[in-house]
Amino acid sequence: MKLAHKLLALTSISLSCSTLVQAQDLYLIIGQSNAAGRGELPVNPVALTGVQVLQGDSTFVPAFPNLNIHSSVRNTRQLAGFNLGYTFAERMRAANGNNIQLVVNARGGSAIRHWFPGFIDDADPLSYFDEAVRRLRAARTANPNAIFRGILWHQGESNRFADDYIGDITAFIALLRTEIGNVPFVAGQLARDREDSEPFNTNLLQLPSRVSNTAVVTSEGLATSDRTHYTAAASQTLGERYAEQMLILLAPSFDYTSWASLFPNIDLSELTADLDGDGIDNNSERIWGLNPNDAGSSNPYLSLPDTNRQFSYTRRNPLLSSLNYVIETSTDLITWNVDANAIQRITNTNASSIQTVSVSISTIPTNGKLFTRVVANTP
Ligand SMILES: [Ca+2]
Ligand SMILES: [Ca+2]
Repeated sequence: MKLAHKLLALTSISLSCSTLVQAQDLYLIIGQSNAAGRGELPVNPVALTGVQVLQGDSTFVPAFPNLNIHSSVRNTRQLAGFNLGYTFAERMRAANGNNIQLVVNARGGSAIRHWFPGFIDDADPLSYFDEAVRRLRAARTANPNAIFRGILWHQGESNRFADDYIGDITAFIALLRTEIGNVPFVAGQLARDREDSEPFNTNLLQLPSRVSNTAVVTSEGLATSDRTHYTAAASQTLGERYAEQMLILLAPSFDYTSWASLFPNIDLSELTADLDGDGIDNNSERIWGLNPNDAGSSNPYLSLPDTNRQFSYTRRNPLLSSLNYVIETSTDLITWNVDANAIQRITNTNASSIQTVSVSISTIPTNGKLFTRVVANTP
């Protein structure tokens, strides 16, 4: 009997951990003018509580709506208007209580090829790619306790008629992740006031199926001031939409952080490491309700299928893991089918949110043979 899991995304989670130090999450915002922000600024701008942005000297300052004012590649002739990161950060902070730090380094008018390593604009001696990486690293040096969570990318107005934007952005994401890590990457559609942006926007929707750990934010209903640039109100909505997508992509890692806090004296910082050397990586120990610090705890199956086709296993409470645990069966160990009529009964949930589940398989054996497994999957 084989155990398998796929780790993907979903929805918000409730956290039960208590932390002595205020946790901080770090995000990078880059791209073109709508990542810089062109919307009108409020007359009396207010700094967000619990949110900071990296300024030019690599220290953090309070976050006002004109976040791109701190970009090292900013075109100084252009307005640093209302930035989508403002409502994004506000929403992300509300989701799990962590304070937020931002690196905002957008450049108005930049095409995607301008964001590749090695490109230098005639008007600007700095590489956009290198600067994004440098400033992100400076933020991590300034606050080593912050966790780098994700990238917000809004770009494409200069590439509306590109033949292969998906190819370019795929290459760009790979290059960026090589430098700063495989974190969630959320892109946004262009404004719809220009009807000829529609092919670009439709094309962009392919991104999540082409590149793992990515999402696309819709531009539906968002107003512009000039057919290209979002208004302040639209930027606010856009930022909230980025947060919604980021939360979906981050659900597993948010839960991982919460779970790891149950083991304060051991190093569970790497999801794919195997701290206790039992062949089950730390993340799978979480998913299956195992002890990551005990090599004797490596098998979630408490009992194997009996003649009544019943067995039991352990898992983390799905309300926390944001995973669906489904029963699959096979008669040849090659083709697996979901046993949609299998009955899963939770017989216990302990104080560490580990559930014991009793399963009754509905599939009838073929020639006396039947294999089964539990798969942890996204809903
Ligand atoms: Ca292990
Ligand atoms: Ca273990």
